Amino acid sequence: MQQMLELYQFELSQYSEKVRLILDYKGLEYRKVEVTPGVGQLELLRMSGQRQVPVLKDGETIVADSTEIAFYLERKYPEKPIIPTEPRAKGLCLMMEEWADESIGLKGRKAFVGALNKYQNFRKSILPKETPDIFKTFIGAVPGELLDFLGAGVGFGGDAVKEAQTSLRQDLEALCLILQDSPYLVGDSPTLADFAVAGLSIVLKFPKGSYLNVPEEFQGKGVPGLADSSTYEPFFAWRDRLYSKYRTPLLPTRDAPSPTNINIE
Ligand SMILES: N[C@@H](CCC(=O)N[C@@H](CS)C(=O)NCC(=O)O)C(=O)O
Repeated sequence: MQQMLELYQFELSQYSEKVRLILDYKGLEYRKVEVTPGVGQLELLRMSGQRQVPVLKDGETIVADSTEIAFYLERKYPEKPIIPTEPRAKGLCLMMEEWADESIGLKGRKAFVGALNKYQNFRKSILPKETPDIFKTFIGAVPGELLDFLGAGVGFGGDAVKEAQTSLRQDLEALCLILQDSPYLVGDSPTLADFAVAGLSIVLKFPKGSYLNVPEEFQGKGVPGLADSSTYEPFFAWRDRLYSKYRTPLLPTRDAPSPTNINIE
């Protein structure tokens, strides 16, 4: 009997979300394994040779890195393809995926952490009173432990955050323009480019709807100046549509136990 796919992940990880979107689009069932930052990453290192999430386990096969996982899934489960075959479309798709990883992924993380540091309201709005203690530890741990959790560490000073925000504005403007007359970033059907951009942008604004196993207060909240700007609304509306079409809402079987069990030492 074929074993169920297992995704070693952090629920809040952007790169994990990119893979979850692809798995859902391809209609592949999987079990989430929430990795404990620190201790759990040692296990990941033993398993995959590196300590970052996401890591996919498919029977005996272990694949690390969201891009490698996407290519693996495309080879092994070619139904519902996410990489175009026509050369120009394929080139654009691969280029956008790489750009999304480097730009939205890394700069989004900086802007998110910068916003948590700077805006008490943003911090409070995603930190409801009834939040379990362990989660308070996580969000309350700004910046040190949260930075560790997100795999960051350097370059989060005020200027770096400002620079990240400025280039994210250009990224979001570009995306709004591309999507103005087109349902997807490359061609008429969803590709890896769409899933990369959508997944990596969760920290700019958490998706509305019950997709991520985080307190409800997170939904629709994000980096002030980006998440609440009408200029970028077309992008977030596009992403909402993508989610409602292709992302599977939380499942009791797959999504228990809750990631609020994350241990931060
Ligand atoms: N290039 C990797 C990046 C993955 C990554 O940055 N993962 C972060 C979470 S979003 C992580 O595991 N951070 C913990 C660490 O670096 O120790 C990919 O595409 O999967």
